[in-house]
Amino acid sequence: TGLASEGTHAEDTPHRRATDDPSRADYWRERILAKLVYQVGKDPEHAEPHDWYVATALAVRDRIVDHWIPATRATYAKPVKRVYYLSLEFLIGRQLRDTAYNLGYVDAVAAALEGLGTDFETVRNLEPDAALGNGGLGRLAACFIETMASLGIAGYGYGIRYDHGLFRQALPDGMQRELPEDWLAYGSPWEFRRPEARYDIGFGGSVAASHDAHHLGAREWKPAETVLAIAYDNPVVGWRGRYVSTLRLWSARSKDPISLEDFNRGDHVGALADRAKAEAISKVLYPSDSTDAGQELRLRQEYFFTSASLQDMIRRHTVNEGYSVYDLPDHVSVQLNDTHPAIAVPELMRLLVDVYEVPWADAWDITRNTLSYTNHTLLPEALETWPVPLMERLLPRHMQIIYLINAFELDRVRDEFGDDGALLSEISLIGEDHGRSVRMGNLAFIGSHRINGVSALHTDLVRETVFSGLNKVHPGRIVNKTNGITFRRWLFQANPGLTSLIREAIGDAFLDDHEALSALTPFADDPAFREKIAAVRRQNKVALAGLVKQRVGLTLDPDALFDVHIKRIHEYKRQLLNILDAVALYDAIRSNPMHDWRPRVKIFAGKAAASYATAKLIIKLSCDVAKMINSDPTVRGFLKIVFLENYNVSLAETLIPATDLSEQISTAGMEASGTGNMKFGLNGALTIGTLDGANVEMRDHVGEDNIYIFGMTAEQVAERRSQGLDMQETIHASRHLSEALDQIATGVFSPDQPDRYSELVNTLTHHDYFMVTADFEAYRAMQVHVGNEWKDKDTWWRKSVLNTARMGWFSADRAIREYADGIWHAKPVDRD
Ligand code: B1H
Repeated sequence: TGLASEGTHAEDTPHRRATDDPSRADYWRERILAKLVYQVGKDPEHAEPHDWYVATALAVRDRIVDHWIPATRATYAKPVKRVYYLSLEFLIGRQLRDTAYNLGYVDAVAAALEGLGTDFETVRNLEPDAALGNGGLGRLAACFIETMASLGIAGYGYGIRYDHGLFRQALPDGMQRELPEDWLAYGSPWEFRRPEARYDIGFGGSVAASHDAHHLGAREWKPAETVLAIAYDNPVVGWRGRYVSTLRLWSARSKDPISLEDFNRGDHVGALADRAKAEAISKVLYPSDSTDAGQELRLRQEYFFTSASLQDMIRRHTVNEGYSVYDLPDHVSVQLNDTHPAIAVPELMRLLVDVYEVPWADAWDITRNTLSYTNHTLLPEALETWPVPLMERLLPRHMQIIYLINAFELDRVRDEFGDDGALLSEISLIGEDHGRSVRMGNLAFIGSHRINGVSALHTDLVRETVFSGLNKVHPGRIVNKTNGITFRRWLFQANPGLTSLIREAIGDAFLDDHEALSALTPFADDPAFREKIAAVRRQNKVALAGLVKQRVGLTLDPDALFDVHIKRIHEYKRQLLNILDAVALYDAIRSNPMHDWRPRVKIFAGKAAASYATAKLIIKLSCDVAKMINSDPTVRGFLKIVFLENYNVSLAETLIPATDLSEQISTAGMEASGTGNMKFGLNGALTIGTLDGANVEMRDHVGEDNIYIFGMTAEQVAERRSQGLDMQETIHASRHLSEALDQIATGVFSPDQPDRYSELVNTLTHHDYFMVTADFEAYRAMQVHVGNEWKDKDTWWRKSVLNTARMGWFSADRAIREYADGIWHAKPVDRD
């Protein structure tokens, strides 16, 4: 897997010693030992495994710096547009293998560690996952930062350095418990603390009346409270060291670490109170994948990181590069990852008008031409709004600016479209529904030159639903940028066996040009190649079976169909539909035990938001059903159910290469894109899915014969909802469904508490918003079909190869090129 690096090394000399060559093990041996002794301060004789991890990470980090400094210099020397990706979430995962792989040093580092009495797998598994995100949105941000570096785009990520990332999930008795996660317990060897890069972030206070009485002029905001934002830089190295993006994460610090006055009076706790309040901002990631509405701390987090990031970017632009703020849009592009940083619109206006004294109209042009916004969801509960009183109290100057932006926009629309009350109230920045609130989606839209959805279907729905009024007023501003994934992490590193096979078959071009994977297409018809594919997958499945054995004590047959459903637990993602199918299959096996059943393993993993009771009950139901089925001797191993605890990026890296069937079964119209779907397809899993999100485009690329599409379309879902949600007739029409629901409702799977699921089933019966019952028969029929297809391995492996061969378009390289061309107008940095 090791690829030659073309990096510049500080030690480069005409006559290199063996230990000056980072493709050699002795190079790494020397440096890892030096780090262990002088940085970690341990005697190699007595070093713990974790010490070896830190020493290795620090040695590898030096080689990142060799690329980082020249890359940064090149960006100043021959300026290109800088792209700032503002995101409240970066779901990074582990960094050692990713970094070493992109630089081409994995083999040499692994050989060195062997010689030092340990091994790469052990060492890399000691790295905690950096889980600074909830799910797809955060993982997309991580894929995008790595991809910008791989393409040579001068990219920066800006976010929060949470002391505690996403909670660790424990499942005692199948009930989710959230435990604090402590990824920084031993510090992070990847980050560089930048105490000199600090900004004041104000909250509350008052706005001084204007001197010139001109309502558009500069104001002086006097915050009541000021928190410090301190930078921590995490360099993210691209493929073959092409460029190094900087992920700058902000940590909150109090301006006065302790009130000595209070302390000396004897109030030792009160003396630290201000500090605790300030530092709460970067303590913990909000663990919901749809907003916990109206929480003050969340708004403080959003403003904190957005303001620090904009101040930092303007300082670089003006002080370091010597440009005028009027030229900002020529040199800078700021991408808002959902509405979480939407306060950037009034904050950039405030900085321009109040601090740089730019006239309002010019400031507005600069703001709109600099910012763009990605929408990731249509779920009403995830569309952020903030109560006006809270905004007014916390960010009084921003509230004034929001009112002014709104007044101008509504005036303009009234002039052009007439006094259309419905249109005006739809596009207004102020919602009047449940008390007045600021609509962050409308704010992000109006303040951006481009708004994008994340799949073709989602973008159509964005135009037709949430932003239909704004789309009418600003036609052409909404564009599509279908998501993509980084193949470096999700194929080359996660599945080295498959990657080697592909290299043997078609050469190495696809490592740099992902669409060149299409050269694999003819190999789908090559029986010898299919054999090899089957063998590699079997190895991956054996490895996963080992993990399952170790974690839950269950023995899996690696020749069974591995049917995998991993993602956040949410009603719209319909884990319930999959569980109902499991129950129906269980009943079918028991009533027809002599049938030629093929063993199937259904694997689930995922976290529920701490406050989402139904999602937690769905986890409990999966575990209850698993317990009954796994211990029923009449099933004889034909069906096994596994729920794996604490899903995270690292677990996904093990599960995906071992999956035969990928579950992508959301209610059509509700999953904006999905990115797991792409990771599975790339690794050769076949997909069972609805026509939702990017599944639609996956079908177009892999061909409808090579994907198992079932169920209602988004249009049919909307139509059916308009007819009401009572499903009694639907349920009666299906014997399998009514029996399965009956068993669940009456406590067959929960004898310890027979009514545990009666309310859940009652809701499905009378108010099935997510169309679980309406899609059940179509889903079950497709699952039966899948089971039959699995019997013919030649056909299955053929389809599997075609999936891998045709997923090239879903590379994040393609997605980032589309952003760079269509939104940012950014060109790669010239490093020579
Ligand atoms: C996605 C979110 C999200 N969409 C609110 N929206 C959050 C909303 O903490 N919050 O308040 C956090 C996350 N996440 C996901 O984005 C979509 O559901 C996926 O379909 C999509 O693939 C992914 C990336 O675009």
